[in-house]
Amino acid sequence: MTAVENPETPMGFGRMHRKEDVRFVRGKGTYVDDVALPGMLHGAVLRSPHAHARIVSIDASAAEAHPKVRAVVTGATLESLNLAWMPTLSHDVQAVLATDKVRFQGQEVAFVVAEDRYAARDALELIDVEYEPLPAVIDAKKSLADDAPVIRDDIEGRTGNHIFDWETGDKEHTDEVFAAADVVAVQDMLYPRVHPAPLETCGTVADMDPVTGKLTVWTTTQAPHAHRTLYALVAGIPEHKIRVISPDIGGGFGNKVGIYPGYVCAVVGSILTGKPVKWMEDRSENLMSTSFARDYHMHGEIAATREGRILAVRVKVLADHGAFNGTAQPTKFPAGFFGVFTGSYDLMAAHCEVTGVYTNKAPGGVAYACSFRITEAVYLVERLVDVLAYDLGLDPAELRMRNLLRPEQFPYESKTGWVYDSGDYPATLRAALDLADYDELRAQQARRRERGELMGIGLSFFTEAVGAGPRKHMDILGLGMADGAELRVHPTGKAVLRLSCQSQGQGHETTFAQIVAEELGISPDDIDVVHGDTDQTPFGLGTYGSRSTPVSGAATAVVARKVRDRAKIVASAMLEVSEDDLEWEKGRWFVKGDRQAGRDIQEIALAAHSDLELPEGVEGHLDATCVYNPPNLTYPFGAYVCVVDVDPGTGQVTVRSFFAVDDCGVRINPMIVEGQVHGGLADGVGMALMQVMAFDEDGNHLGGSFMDYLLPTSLECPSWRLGETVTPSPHHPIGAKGVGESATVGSPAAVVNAVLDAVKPLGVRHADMPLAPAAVWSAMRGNPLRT
Ligand code: MCN
Ligand code: CUM
Repeated sequence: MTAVENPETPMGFGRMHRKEDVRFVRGKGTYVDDVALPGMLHGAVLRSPHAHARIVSIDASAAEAHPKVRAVVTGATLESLNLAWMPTLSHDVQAVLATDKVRFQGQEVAFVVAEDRYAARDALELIDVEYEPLPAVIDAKKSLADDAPVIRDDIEGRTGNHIFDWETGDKEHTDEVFAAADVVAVQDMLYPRVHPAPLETCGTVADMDPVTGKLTVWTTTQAPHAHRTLYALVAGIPEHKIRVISPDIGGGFGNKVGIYPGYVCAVVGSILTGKPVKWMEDRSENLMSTSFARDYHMHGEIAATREGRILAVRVKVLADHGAFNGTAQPTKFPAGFFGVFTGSYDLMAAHCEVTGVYTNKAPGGVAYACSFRITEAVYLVERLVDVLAYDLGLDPAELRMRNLLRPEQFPYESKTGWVYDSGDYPATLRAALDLADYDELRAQQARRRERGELMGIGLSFFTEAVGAGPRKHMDILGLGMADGAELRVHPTGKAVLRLSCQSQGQGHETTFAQIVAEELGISPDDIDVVHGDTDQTPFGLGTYGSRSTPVSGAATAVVARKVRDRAKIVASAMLEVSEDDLEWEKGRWFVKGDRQAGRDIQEIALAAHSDLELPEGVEGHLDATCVYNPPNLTYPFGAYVCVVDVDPGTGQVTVRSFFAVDDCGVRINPMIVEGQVHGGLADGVGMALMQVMAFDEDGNHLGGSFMDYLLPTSLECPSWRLGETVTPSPHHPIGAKGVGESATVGSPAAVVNAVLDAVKPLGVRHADMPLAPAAVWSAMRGNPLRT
């Protein structure tokens, strides 16, 4: 794709420049930190230097005496308001400000409200907290030991750090298949703790109007309506008196799904002072205290015949959830959608067990384009397939091709009960191999190996499950996962679409207008997409788990079709013919057999607002609402091929090229889809090669800045080569599947498989991410590093 491509606005699906970029490229976006209100005060959070310590005392008197300080909020203040603890998205509680103990380094201890940001920060140093340090639990594997310190002694009757056990699949049958198999490949692997690190950190401006009792909250959120409901439940403020506004968001990536203590403190600060209060965290605060991702310690086993027919997969996971269980996922799924670990293969049996534990680390998660933990699941199964190929001496592409689900098996119910909606997997893998010129790459690799060069070719094939969810099976804190949408066509034929989901950079203002354009034949330029303001949009669960297109996108298509049906009634009155005699073509209704006799949507819109006589019971105007409750998830998939070169002297990895064929069903805007894929591939290079949230034994966070926690740049990324196949979702009104997380989910395994393929001649079978030079170098010397 060339950078100068300048497509005309399509009347529907197609490559169209993003409408929102008109303001973004001019620096005219409005982010939370751009909000400035008269009399606004500024908040700052005092954080714990310890990973685990008892709070002996807090003396805030010197801070309170600071001339510019208006209030100091501590856990004691919040206790008196019954706000010291808040519910998490996983039915646990989290301290808003610590009262008894601190449980991770960076935990929120006090909140200062001052006249400016500098004074607020200065005053933090005047707060005197006496801590009694306690031994910290950092290694999840040690958290369940009998003598491990108990982190959550706030929960009555709790004696250890165990949170939950969860299992799926048929254990007995799986064990039988394993016992009878010719070969079993076993591999322990870690998906390290990583961080979504959006460029815009998290923050809130809270404005409680003491006269009207109305609370307005500008906040960095991916789910404004869910936040409003939670504020109502937590703070006891009537829901109609709360307005949550999510203005432009500078990247979410899952980091902005939940409610952070700083948000609640800003609200409390505004209630206490009667003034608007702004709180914006800095980079270190974001990295140290907000939603992490992954931290899955996985033991995987794969059973196969000697010829390479994969029979079964068995997994045990130790899941490190940090100090409060704050992971975001539908209630019935404590390990998220990890149950999709059976991947894209035709298995006889599968079983997995996940145990969640507390450690002295930041809570939150799942985050970072995770598809509710399908990232971990895909990494696991795609590494296992490669380990099996290594053991059997088979080509990894050939092994995958032999075992992929076949098109005639769809809809396919996996051994853990997920119903994959549609796919032609072999065609997609074939497309990726052709794009990469796979046979030639292998020939080249053989030549280079003879010269002592370490070139690697890595594959991954992924199946995703996105679009939560059917309301019957999926809710967050009791809120069913369905989305509302509302469409109004004004008298002059311009339209406004109101959505519950929330763009953080995905281009919703463009693509959702394109859906309406496709259905109604109104130009996307004439359709305004309103989102991110609970006073102006219908209720819905928000944007994460790549659910916007599968759920809100479906709602948009349905609502547009309802408007089209209404337009038909109006057109029949205008043309004085029966509705049955009308036919639709994009943008107009006309009389069957007489193309000239028709009315376009603009004429119909005007008539709908006029004195035209409509049939009994038909109201005027041209609008509709819809609440879409999806019948199933959508299952996008893809095949990736990564080519790397490893420096034999240093272990430094260079990603030479990357070929990605994605199938997300019908593409609304192929250019935006490609942008989503580019971003996700870069994420994969980052996680595979350079990212980990590291801690020392005492729980000190070792990655509190971008000097230590690395983001991939264009220097580390190749020029991506993309391909596509299109298998529509049979149950989605426009056949689209979600794509926002696909590449992040699918790419780490391809990069890691490529690096391990490069060092295969040295006898390396597995090494854990991140494959930074030291890790690769150690593995090459037979000494894999342990993170
Ligand atoms: N799209 C399309 N055709 C399809 C599927 C999607 O044109 N068949 C378009 C959509 O209309 C939308 C975009 O692609 O404009 C992404 O759509 P979708 O897959 O529905 O994902 P969401 O909009 O729900 O976005 C969420 C997803 C998640 S969960 C994370 S995490 C992530 C991601 O999006 N965070 C992002 N991509 C991101 N991209 C940016 N720039 N910033 C983030 O924070
Ligand atoms: Cu899991 S990161 Mo996205 O779902 O917001």
